[in-house]
Amino acid sequence: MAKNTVVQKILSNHIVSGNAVAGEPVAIRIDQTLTQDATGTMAYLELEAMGIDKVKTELSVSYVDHNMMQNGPENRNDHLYLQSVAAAKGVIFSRPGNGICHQVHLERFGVPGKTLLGSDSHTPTNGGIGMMAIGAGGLDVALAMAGQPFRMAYPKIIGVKLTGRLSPWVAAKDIILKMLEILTTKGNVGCMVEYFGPGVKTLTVPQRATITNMGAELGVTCSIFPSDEMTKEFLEKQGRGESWVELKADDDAEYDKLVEIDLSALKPLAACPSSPDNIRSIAELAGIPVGQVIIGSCTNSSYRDLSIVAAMLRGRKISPDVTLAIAPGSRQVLEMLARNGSLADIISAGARILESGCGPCIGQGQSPANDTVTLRTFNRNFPGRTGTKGDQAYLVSPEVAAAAALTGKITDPATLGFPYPDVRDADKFLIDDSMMITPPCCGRSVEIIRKKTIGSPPVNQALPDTINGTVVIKVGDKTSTDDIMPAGVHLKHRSNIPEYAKVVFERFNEEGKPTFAQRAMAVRDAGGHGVIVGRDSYGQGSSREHAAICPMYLGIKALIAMAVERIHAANLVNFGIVPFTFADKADYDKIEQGDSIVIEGLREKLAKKETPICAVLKKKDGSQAEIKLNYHLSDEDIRIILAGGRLNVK
Ligand code: MIC
Ligand code: SF4
Repeated sequence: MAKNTVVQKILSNHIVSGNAVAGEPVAIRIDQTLTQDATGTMAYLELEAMGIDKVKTELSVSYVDHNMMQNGPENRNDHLYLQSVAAAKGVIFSRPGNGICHQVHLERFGVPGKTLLGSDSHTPTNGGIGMMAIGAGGLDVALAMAGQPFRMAYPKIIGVKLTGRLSPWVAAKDIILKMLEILTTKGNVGCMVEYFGPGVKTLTVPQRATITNMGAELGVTCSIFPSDEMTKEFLEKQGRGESWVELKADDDAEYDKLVEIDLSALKPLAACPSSPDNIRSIAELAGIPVGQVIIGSCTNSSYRDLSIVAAMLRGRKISPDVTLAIAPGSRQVLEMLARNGSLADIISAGARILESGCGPCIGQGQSPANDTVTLRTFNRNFPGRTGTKGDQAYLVSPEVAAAAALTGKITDPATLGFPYPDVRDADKFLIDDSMMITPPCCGRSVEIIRKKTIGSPPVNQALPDTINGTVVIKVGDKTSTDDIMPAGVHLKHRSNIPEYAKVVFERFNEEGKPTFAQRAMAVRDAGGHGVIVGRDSYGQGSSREHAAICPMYLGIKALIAMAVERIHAANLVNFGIVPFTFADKADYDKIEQGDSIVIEGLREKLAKKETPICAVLKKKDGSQAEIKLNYHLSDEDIRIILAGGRLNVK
């Protein structure tokens, strides 16, 4: 008798090619896709470039949740393009104001046992409802909409056994923060996390979704919960009971690695500046003065999350030393809070209400003051992501955030002096899909609206035979896609590559010196090729394929790092940049910005799958050394790279 995990069961129903052996390339059928506006414009431009009339998935949804500030016409131009292209291609369009893609998808579309591919790294949120939900670059999502399977390595499965039950004031956020303490953000590439054990049934679907959401920060491909009575109840309350199927691991199913967490033993935790795995207990941090608190994001803005915040704030006022902002995860959540009076409690306490969307999580407003602490219920605290250089962002649960809003300092909520509010999930959710626009059955006659800020995907040349490389930048460990391709005020240029490319690696630019973009263009325009050198966990974080497209546009041909994160590595391949790893990690120290790296006969070496590939490092002082480069590319990846990117492959 086979003893299968939930991951194995879903994969065996979806594999279209490849062997079910960890690390081996497989292709899986994708049932549903989601896009959000910041990555969606490029994804639909790519879909158009493929000449696809109508999407071939069971369901595809286009959300607008990131770029909502509308400072200048760019955001609204994007929205109009997205709404019209969705109608033309058979995609449901979720209007701005309807909520954050992951939260709304969980409420309205997630189905246990199905696969979901989304152009956002937090797509695994829907693992909370038992979906195999995976984040990818926009081009991979466009390919899935075009009916192509998704290519990935067959995963190693990390089983997480949950026992016990959360104590009062301890939240689902603390479970995932504990996971980040145990597994860290490094070294988990190619794994999927599966939760099981008696503790699972004590967690509601939105709580599970908080955990699977922030599994993205572990660097795993996705995280998943079984589909049980709790899942059924959630779906029924959403009026979607018919979508439920039971899904659980067989008894004695085997995992590649095992982690055990006793929920009863957990205490409130925080991820300290500036990495989601820099975990300390709230008890240790208590007393640190706080200048700002923000509650929201796709991690923690469900109805239950905001209801507990409302209950804590009810009849109280926030500290004069902090500002409190709240961004509800969806219109469903916001309207329910408004109708039952919780919103009034929040407003009366002194909170500032933001619209339902990503908002400050992606640097769209609410940047903190210099040298102040900001507490956020979000999932990422990479340096500068708040929009303030040198920021001090802590990631916490809604309970800890509300406690700090009341006291003006980091506070263990158990010490607040009032009992844990008895807040349950709603008996029934408010269902109103009027902000979803269903596409017409035939979209051929729909006019696609392209205002002047809507560009087109840039074209690349085939990979040259010899890389005459110049190291345009050398960066350190954990360089995130936020470091490579900043969002915040630049986010509005997502559909305009030449404009957006100007700020690649902006955080590393030095005043009075040429920027990364200027240096790369100088190399490119002189007929050379740009090379980026990184260290460990290069490309962690956001799925934004712009972190590959814009460097490609600037003439970058290769990245050399110690390890590259999954989504970013796939994006590099999709846009014809070779993701190399150092065969000898010590070579990293030999390289400096401005050095040359020459790789001769690269096309042939890749085609023959020669490893390692030898390159010559020419130092600025005239000395030379040989460095050896490895790569982990499938045959299909190599074909794509040789062609200069996926859009060049017919
Ligand atoms: C993020 O949280 O960084 C984002 C913004 O949602 C990104 C997508 C993007 O950059 O558009 C993500 O997580 O993939
Ligand atoms: Fe939006 Fe933040 Fe979630 Fe990304 S992490 S999807 S920016 S709320």
